[in-house]
Amino acid sequence: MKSVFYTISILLLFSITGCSMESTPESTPVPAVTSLPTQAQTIENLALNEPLSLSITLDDPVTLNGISLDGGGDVDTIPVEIEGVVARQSGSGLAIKSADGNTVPDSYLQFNLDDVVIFMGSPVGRVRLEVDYLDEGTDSFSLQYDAKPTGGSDGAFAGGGAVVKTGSGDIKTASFTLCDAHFANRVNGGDFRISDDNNGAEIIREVRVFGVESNIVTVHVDDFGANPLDNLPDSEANHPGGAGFNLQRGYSCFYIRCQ
Ligand SMILES: [Ca+2]
Ligand SMILES: [Ca+2]
Ligand SMILES: [Ca+2]
Repeated sequence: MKSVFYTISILLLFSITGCSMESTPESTPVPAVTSLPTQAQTIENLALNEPLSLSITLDDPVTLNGISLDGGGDVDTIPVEIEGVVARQSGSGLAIKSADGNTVPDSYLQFNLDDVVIFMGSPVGRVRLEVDYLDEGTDSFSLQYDAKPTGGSDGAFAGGGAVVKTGSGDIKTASFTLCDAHFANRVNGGDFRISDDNNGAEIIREVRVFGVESNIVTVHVDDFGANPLDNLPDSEANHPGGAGFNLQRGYSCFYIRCQ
């Protein structure tokens, strides 16, 4: 069974690294609703040692645990209350009234990790980034982060994946697994940001960042832009020993660059 697991893991990584940056979530069309979302996962998680655990709860005021929320420019947000739960809402291209009086249209929630805790890929460059969001509407949001520079790119504003919402009205958790996190404040002074893709605001309740010591072992396909509402193969990605891995390029392109 282990060999099957590793084989599928390798196939998965080839699929991931085969994606091109041109297939950005911003250009993803919104297809007609033809099927219900699934909860399929590709690979079970292995036991991991997680040396880093940071979070920010977007209460009013926010609760900080090594992650801060930026404001100003295009990253202003407003607190909202959904059934008694406070969260923060993005602008979806409209200028939110800001503390500094700027009138720049807002489209992002931008976050900064404490440099003392994690900076320039140290102590860990592999992280799992979890986002608790309100699954309202069927528009999308995407992650951009400060990735480790490579020969062809400085890594700033790297695409970390996208989520297409399903309109359930529930608070859901999106999980982004990054294996080349640099986090040197190069996302306009922050380390990562959530773009609402200018196609509908996002309401975010909490963000968590965990260090991951071992290789990437869990992938939630729909967390990376696989549209759970279309009829194209994406959530058919299977558990090891299952029918195999099936990604719809363009709808489920990951931007993980594991070595
Ligand atoms: Ca603004
Ligand atoms: Ca930082
Ligand atoms: Ca959106």
